[in-house]
Amino acid sequence: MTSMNQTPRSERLHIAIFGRRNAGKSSLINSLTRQEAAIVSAVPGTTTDPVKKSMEILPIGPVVIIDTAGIDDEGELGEKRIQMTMRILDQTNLALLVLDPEQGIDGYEEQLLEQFQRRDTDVIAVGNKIDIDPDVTGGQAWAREHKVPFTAVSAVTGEGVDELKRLMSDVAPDDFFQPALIGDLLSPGDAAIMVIPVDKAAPKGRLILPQVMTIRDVIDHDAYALVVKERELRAAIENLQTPPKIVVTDSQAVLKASADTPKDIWFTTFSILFARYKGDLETLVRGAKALRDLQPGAKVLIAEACTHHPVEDDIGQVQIPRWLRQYAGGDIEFNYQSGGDFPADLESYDVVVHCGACMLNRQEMCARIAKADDMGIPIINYGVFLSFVHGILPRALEPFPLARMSWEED
Ligand SMILES: Nc1nc2c(ncn2[C@@H]2O[C@H](COP(=O)(O)OP(=O)(O)OP(=O)(O)O)[C@@H](O)[C@H]2O)c(=O)[nH]1
Ligand SMILES: [Mg+2]
Repeated sequence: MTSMNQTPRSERLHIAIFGRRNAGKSSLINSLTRQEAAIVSAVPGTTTDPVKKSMEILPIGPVVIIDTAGIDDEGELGEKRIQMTMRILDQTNLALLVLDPEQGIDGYEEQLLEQFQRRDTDVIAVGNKIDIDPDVTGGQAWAREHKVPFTAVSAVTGEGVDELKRLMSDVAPDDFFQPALIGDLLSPGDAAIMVIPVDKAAPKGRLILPQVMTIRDVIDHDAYALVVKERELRAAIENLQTPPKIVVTDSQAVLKASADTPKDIWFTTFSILFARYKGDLETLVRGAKALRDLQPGAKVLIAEACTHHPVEDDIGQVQIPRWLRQYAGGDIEFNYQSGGDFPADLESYDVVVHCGACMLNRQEMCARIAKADDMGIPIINYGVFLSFVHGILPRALEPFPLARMSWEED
């Protein structure tokens, strides 16, 4: 488990290394991290499954580095490895494409580049092995032709690696570092009240990560965080000399908290804050609108990013199916998917309902939302769904004008 003092893995910049077998991908990771993090050998196909390592790379900061299997792998197993490598693409914020002068450049590199461009993923071409082949003009020309930044290294001697790090820090997407959680809604001195029910579902003796992150973001912006259970909310608001700027509640307490919060105070849920932080809130809100047209016989995909044992009254297995059947006024076909895969055959579904994605990084959740949206399949997440079924979604969107507009469109 991640300790509270570390940047959670899903919030780190994900840098993945791609290229052919034996290009020196694993060696480059070791060189970047100055550790024996990955196994290196002269046998092609040494790295089989993607390997992730969380680390600090200066001057970039906390990152996850991902080693992948060669894109030119062969045979039935090789096919599977290539699929795993392709899946890593969806999580990647910054791609390093390793070029091997011993093997040359052709179709494989072009294929990868096309995949990066399709996802708008930033990429750097890295000409490796300059210790044995110092002539980098081939790689350089190829990179220039494809408008990709290029730098040359030796993963074995370490030559050029500092320059590569500088380039990585330049190219790394700026907006990655500033996804707004709540701080952009607050001015210094504003009060934000967090409503956290302490019921049997709450972990003993602590708060959960989304709550902790929200409180931290409030104080980072020089505002005040006041944390209460739902029963104390009304008195807390009345006793403040200046009304709070916003009340944020756990979805379980949303009805009571909404009733106890005066209409002129912003009111939203942790789930909505995280829906914006993790993904594309506007598209998720359009997904909620599509629920209104759900007919009996519809096919719904429930997608969860991690596998967990379903609990009594499990939200994905029990609550959402019950609500949706009620909503549609008849039976609905549910399919479940959990873990790393997001199915490619989304076309057969009328709606996708996705979990809150605490285990996914923003890049991957946005890629999933975009995939569904591109196919014209409405997608909604648990957080937006809960506000919708409780009838408080328009209110919970008041602080977010774009999402509010997407709710009000025709
Ligand atoms: N001379 C030299 N050899 C290198 C360099 N980088 C990697 N190698 C060698 O190339 C071979 C393959 O290196 P790896 O790092 O395992 O390559 P990989 O891309 O991870 O290979 P797979 O895991 O099989 O896909 C090893 O024998 C390395 O020592 C380099 O910069 N210079
Ligand atoms: Mg390797």
